[in-house]
Amino acid sequence: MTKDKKLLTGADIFFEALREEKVEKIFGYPGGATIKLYEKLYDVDFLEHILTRHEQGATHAAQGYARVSGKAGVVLVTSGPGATNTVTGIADAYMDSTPLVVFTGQVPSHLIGNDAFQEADIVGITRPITKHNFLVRDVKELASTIKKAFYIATSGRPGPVLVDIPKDIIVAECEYEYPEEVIIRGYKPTLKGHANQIKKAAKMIKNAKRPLLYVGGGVIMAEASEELREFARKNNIPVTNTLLGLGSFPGTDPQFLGMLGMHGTYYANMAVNHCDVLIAVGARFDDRVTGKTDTFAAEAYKIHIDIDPTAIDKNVLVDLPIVGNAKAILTDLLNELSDKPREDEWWKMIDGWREDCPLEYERPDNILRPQYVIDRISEKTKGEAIIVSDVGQHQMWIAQYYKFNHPRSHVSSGGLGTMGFSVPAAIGAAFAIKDRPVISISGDGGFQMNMQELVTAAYHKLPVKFFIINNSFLGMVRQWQELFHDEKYSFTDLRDSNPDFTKVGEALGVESYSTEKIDEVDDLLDKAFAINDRPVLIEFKVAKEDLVFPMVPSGGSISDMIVKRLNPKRMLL
Ligand SMILES: Cc1ncc(C[n+]2csc(CCOP(=O)(O)OP(=O)(O)O)c2C)c(N)n1
Repeated sequence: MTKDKKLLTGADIFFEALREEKVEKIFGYPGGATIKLYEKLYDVDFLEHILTRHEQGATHAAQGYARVSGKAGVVLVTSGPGATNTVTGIADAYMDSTPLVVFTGQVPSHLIGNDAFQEADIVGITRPITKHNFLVRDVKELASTIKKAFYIATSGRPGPVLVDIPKDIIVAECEYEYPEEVIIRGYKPTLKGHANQIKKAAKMIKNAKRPLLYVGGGVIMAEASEELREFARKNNIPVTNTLLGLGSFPGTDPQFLGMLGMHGTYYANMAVNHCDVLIAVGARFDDRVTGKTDTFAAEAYKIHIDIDPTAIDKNVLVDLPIVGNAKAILTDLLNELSDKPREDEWWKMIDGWREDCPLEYERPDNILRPQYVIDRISEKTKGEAIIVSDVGQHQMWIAQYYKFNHPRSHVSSGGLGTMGFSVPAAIGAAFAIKDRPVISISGDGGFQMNMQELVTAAYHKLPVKFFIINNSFLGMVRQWQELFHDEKYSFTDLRDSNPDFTKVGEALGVESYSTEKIDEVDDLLDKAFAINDRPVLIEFKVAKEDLVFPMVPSGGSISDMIVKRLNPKRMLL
């Protein structure tokens, strides 16, 4: 030991490392294995710990925080059940490339493998759903492990990293020094795209008659939305977004075709089907986007720009991969291309599809439709809100009808499709941003999966608007049952079992309202948006049997797209 260096405990080192990483918020829940960390935390003043009511809530909150702030979300939970409760959030973050660092307490090193009280092999459990994970075996490795964890989570294609810390490591002592840099053998994300590939891509784009930009969440993560906008406009290329890409291009821009895929717009999907050059940026050809892969953009020369080399040719074979950071590659491409004239024939085709089958819904006088509620939220917030959706029909209506203007404004569970995501993720989002409204929108099913977190929002007086689109069914499953499963509504009907949501909200400390009347929607929204010092809940009782259209049935092609319901009266039930 050198003279000038003090010995620190694992707990001291843990917080010193978080200070070095400039962590400001940590979402967590204490327990036996982490009690010494919490003892230390009691006196820590440089970060805020947010106690959620469930570790799944903590993990989704950290995801919401990460997606809106662009920083890593940080979670601290105890061993065993505390750790296993984070699994869904970790898997979700892995699928949606969200940077998370999850710290789990572990039983003392000498008890590992002994079925000790509250022992779970969380490193083994999360191996397939983390970008990387660590079990800290020596207190001397703690600082460097934390440094690596933050680096891996936030660099390249972001993702969750788990650090499992046995109880004895937290009390052990060693000299502390925070490493200045990270060197990990075999891990060096490529940032700059290959110059020749970029030249080839520029040539193809220049010569394209029917180019199309298919843009995913990677553009938002790479902070490349500005470059995308400039690139699309200069080259007159239409843009379609994946669910996670929404916000990367303005929802009101005439060049925007909306979302593509299973519940994408007719015109976006037709454009995919007819384009001659498809430029995929930060998107992974997910099956909800492609449907049947051999018919997806079958006529097109496919360029794939992605930071993750393993995403190339994974689902769809492409003609020209460019691996690297989307911001750097779009900038290089912009330098290669001068302004491209508008391909009028191509725009005529697109406008024709827009006219043939616009995104619209009928508005009967006597029945509140979910699309209308989303429309009004979009209108009232002018596309400036942070919308945190849950999973189901309402999620698709948000993607279709909310006009996002900014990146990092749409937070949704895309890859894993986790019901119960919205309420906690919106709480995390509200910790990341103060000057724009944060709106959680859930179905009545998903709301019940993490509604305990209303307590967290109430305690912290977070001005989150919790909206429930209550159709009294597990709507998306009901939709599939109606269309493809002989109308056997097996366990999707919640009409006799849903709680009174306003009573639930009030009991958990949140001022709550409910309506089923079209003409009350605006007033209630105004009321909610005027409240800025506490959360508010509104239940919108909407049509019970509405369906999301257009729909490309799972595994189908664009030619299988269903655009309308044959019997529109059904939703009156
Ligand atoms: C944790 C979890 N369990 C089950 C599902 C399957 N699932 C997908 S959508 C859906 C129905 C959602 O119903 P609701 O929350 O009421 O929203 P709606 O579809 O009616 O808008 C279900 C059960 C899921 N996505 N996540």
